[in-house]
Amino acid sequence: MPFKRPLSSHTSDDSESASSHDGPSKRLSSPWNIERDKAVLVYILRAKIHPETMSELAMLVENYKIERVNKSHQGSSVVSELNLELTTDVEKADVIVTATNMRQRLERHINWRIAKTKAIVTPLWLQDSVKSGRLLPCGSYVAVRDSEDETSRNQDTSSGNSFYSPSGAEKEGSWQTEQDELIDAAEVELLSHNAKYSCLRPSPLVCPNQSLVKEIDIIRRGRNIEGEERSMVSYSRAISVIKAYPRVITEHNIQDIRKLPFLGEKILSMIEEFLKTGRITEAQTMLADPRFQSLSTFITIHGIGPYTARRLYGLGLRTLEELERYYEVKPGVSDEETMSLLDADASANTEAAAEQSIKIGLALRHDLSQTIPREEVEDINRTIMRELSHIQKGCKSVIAGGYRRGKSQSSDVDIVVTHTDWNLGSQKVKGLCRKLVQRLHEQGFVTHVMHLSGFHEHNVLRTHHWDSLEKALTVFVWPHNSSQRRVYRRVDLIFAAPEVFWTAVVGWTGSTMFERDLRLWAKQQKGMKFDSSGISRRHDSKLYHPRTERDVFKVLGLIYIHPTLRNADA
Ligand code: DCP
Ligand code: MG
Repeated sequence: MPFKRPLSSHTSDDSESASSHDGPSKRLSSPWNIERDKAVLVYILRAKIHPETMSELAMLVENYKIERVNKSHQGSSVVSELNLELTTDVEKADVIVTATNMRQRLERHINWRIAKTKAIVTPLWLQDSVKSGRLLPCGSYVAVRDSEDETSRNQDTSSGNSFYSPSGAEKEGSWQTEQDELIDAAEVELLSHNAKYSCLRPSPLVCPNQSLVKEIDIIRRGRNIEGEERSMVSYSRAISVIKAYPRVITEHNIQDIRKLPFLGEKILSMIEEFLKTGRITEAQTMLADPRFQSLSTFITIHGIGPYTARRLYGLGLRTLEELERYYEVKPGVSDEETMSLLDADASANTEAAAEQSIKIGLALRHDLSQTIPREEVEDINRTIMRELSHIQKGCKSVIAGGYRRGKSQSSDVDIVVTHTDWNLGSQKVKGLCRKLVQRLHEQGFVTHVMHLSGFHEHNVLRTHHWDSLEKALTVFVWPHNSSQRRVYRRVDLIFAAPEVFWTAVVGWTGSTMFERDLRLWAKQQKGMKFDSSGISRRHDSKLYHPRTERDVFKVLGLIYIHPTLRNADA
């Protein structure tokens, strides 16, 4: 199992509430042709904007609005004049924010007849306006060459000096994950945010209702640690539906939310409470509960799931220090016995191995709970592939997991490997996982193997999927940039035959809810079985061998969804 994410602090980590705008807020004469107190309607064109940036822009507006309303309610004398409102109706918009700099591209999404009546600006205009607390003149932020005149004309610049000089305005724009293509906006338009399966919905990393999602996720986590699986899945589903909802939920549009799937009365009343107070009582009560705190902390340790956490709690253990004493572990010190898993057969799942992995997780928890930046994830992949090339030439890898979904920090590294030879690759990757881990250990990169599983040779008919992957869940050690000290990282290696490589990549890209719904969709709607080790047809066990990631979606009868739009979990 992949390493569990460390528990983040619940009190002050809410990036949305933490955002503050300390730009000038004294009243300034507006350069805009807009009545005082009437909001400037902003339409953000999704195309070419990374989903995360898209969400950030949306939240920028929303947070600013909330802050402004709060100040106004508190009778503050420094209420900013900047009054922005997001709109999804481009015809009503005053401003179009876009990362596209060519008229032709823009016209693919917006009729030029409409566009040319608006100010068309780069995302930096929005960021700078919010930062400075006033509507900046659009002339300095023109996005599309042809629209230069219109943009300046559509905003009365008579009283607006170009007092702000943008830097790097053109930098915002296309974004690409390593080895991934750009998001195809037209394809995204084909998806539906209110579909029943999350594999039919576009789910960005950060959504416009992220603080609500985080609050509901506390309750989901509570159900998870108590083993209330059904209830936990209900909350996961509710979260995934909100993740895909493209607008900020307010008291005014709550009626729209009622039409979304999987949002029952209970969740709806929680959402209403959240809109009124910014909190959900049940979530806050949970956070304050010592049992929730202990169990949540316990499951951050690799190998400790909710069941084991409850068992340990039942023994009277409450803190990680108490677990250390119970398991006789010294922080930072971990013997390297578990490399013996390399020699063992399928013994990886024995009780002793499970306990061993808890001990490693506990001993190394201070390192393993640190998140890993993208560059380091890439470095680790490069190092591993370099070592692999000494054993077998012609292999390729894709970094999957949260990294591929666009997370800036990962809790572990998930690498899927195959051989580029479609016909002979299957033979070439066989046994490679174990050999690679052995070499990585000899070279001093891998210190522990927490789990190792491989092809099951006896299953010659390959009636089950799981015989086509080899997996090693390892601890990788690595010199840390900022110091001489070495740092331990969790690295999962998944070796797949070429026929199931793309299925494995999809299966390990996640997110968890997206995967759950892929499996459900395949079963309920297509009479197929999907998991990370293969796709088959249920009635005759016919196996499918997609040659690309798009093929995986095609075989399953799905519209392709870019990895960064598969963030169906909190
Ligand atoms: N996955 C899965 N079922 C498994 C193992 C993995 O569905 N048994 C999928 C879902 C995960 C992805 O693989 O999104 C990788 O698992 P991780 O636990 O590493 O989670 P992420 O990579 O998504 O996030 P993190 O940054 O916490 O590692
Ligand atoms: Mg991961």
